Amino acid sequence: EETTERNYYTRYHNMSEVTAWMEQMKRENPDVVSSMVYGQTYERRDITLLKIGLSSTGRKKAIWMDCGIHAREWIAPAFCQYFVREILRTYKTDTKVNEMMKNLDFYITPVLNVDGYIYSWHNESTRLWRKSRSPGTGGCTCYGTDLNRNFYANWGMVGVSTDCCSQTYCGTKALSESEARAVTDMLGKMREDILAFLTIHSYGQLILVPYGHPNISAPNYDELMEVGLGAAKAIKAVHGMDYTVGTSPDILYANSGSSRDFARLIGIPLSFTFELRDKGEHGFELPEDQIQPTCEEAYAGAHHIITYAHDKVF
Ligand code: PAY
Ligand code: ZN
Repeated sequence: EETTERNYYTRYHNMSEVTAWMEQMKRENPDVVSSMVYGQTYERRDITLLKIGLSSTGRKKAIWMDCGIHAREWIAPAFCQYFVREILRTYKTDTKVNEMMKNLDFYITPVLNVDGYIYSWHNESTRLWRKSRSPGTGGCTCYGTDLNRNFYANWGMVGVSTDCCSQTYCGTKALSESEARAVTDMLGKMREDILAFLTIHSYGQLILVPYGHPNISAPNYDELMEVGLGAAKAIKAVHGMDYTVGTSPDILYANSGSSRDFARLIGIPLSFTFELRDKGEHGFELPEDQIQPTCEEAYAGAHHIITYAHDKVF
């Protein structure tokens, strides 16, 4: 088959390849993989997630993972693909993964910002596009809103720009962007079921916990830090890479309107942002020979968090 060729997971893939891969995952694993279109982008493309789990009767607890909310962070969609492949490869033989596949459904969006991702593949001059692709309003001629500043979570308060030409433009209002509305609607329906929310970015080698606003802290901050530090330890054990754990104001920069903060605010207890490799040498243009080691270690980190979330309930 085209996509399972040996080197598939060591390369970056454009949107049509990712879409074909989603179809293949369903075709090859019809009992455990289904897909759902849960929204549309500004340019009217489908936003699709894969739902992965062993079927059982009744309502299941869930894990959320999205990748590619920022277009230029190509390692993120690559990680979502790797993560899906890895749980599908191991769930029949790995007792823990098997148990989690029975008790949980994984809702995985390989590319959230589809318009932006396609634009970042368009040519070399657009490679570092970050935002959505909606046009500015009120006479502003720049394109795009930062989707990770557009959620209803202290929207517009800190670490954002109201200049539509800025990389961190927060939009005209919370949820001005259809991509942020799509995620918000899904989380609204599922929030009591979601045990853990993981949103995957690059770069910086960080595990960020709520909140981005410096003056508020999560009621379970200690738990979030402990689980995050456990994930960083699991990551380091794979290839020796250091990941720093903390809130954005503590270890990166303050910000508001992120999906991670929104998830925690609506009651999802475990909500994390992963910033994958590297620490700036290549930045968003992480060489393909680092895809596999980056995904291997990040898988260990995600596995730690998901196992913790699972074992708390089951
Ligand atoms: O607190 O959730 C947060 C911040 C997460 C990211 C953000 O939305 O600004 C951090 C940046 C990202 O991945 O988009 C980091 C990268 C290196 C950037 O573009 O500044
Ligand atoms: Zn990002």
